[in-house]
Amino acid sequence: MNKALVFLKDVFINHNFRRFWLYVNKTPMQRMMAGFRRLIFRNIEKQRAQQFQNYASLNEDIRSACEKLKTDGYVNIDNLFSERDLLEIDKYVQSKKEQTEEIKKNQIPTKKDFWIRLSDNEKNELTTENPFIKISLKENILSLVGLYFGQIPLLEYALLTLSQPSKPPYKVSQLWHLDKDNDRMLKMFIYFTDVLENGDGPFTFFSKEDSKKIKNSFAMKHLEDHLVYSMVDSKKIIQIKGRKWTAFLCDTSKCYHMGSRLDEGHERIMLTSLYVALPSVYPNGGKTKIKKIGQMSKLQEISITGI
Ligand SMILES: O=C(O)CCC(=O)C(=O)O
Repeated sequence: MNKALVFLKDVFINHNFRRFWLYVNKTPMQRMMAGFRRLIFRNIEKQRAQQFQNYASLNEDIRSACEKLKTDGYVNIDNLFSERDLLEIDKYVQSKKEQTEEIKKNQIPTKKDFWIRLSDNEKNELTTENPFIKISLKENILSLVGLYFGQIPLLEYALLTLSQPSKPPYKVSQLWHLDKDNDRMLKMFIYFTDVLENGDGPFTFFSKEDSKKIKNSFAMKHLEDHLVYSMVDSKKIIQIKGRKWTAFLCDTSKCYHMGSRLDEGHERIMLTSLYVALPSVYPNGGKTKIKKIGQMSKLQEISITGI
């Protein structure tokens, strides 16, 4: 069946409205939708902005990282983690890696067959004691992301992936795209393997300014290299390469990006944490499955409290 028919059947017969909103958010109508939702939920936005003033603690490192994020769309944040933070999570990552084969067997297949979701068997039991969540809820990270949004962020998820070698034709997130998880969002990435050369599959993107030169269709699609390089000079590509524990934030809704193109004999382990501002642009969005266990600061607690 043709794609449009499948879409219409899904929305009008199967009542899969998420599919409809996903479509809307890939089009220029996203702006209108976001404006409308912010008007309706202005109290939530105001409240989270006030809570940010009350509970966040800012310093010069955070302010200058936020300036860079606003100008370029990305920033390195290695300096916001201590060796202790990373050692703890590293041990956990290694234990996950040892379970790769078992996790792979139980995994629901997706189009992204170039990676294994190592955090997957945690999916329904993500708590604030999980090391991926703990590191994503570090106060200085929440303060930086919050400063960027102008309100306390919501941590939607944290996902650990093990990327494996693949060959062209590349697919989905291996192609150039902007993320559509929300109109205001940031992703934090931390490598848990060395990503030093192209074959290691570095996260690859254009700055916020250069990304504006890339034109897409009415409903945004993933774009092939040759199309992108006809609109923006490929010399402007930015690749994040570094030793394991390299950490960075990127506004992937504003910076065209792709990655996870690994050569034979290479592998990459990466944590991706998604933060959004509220209200979400999706009528059913702005929620997180993360459950609170034990003591947390107000800043952390609000960061796992959706609408
Ligand atoms: O795997 C990568 O390097 C790219 C990830 C990506 O496209 C995303 O998180 O949106």
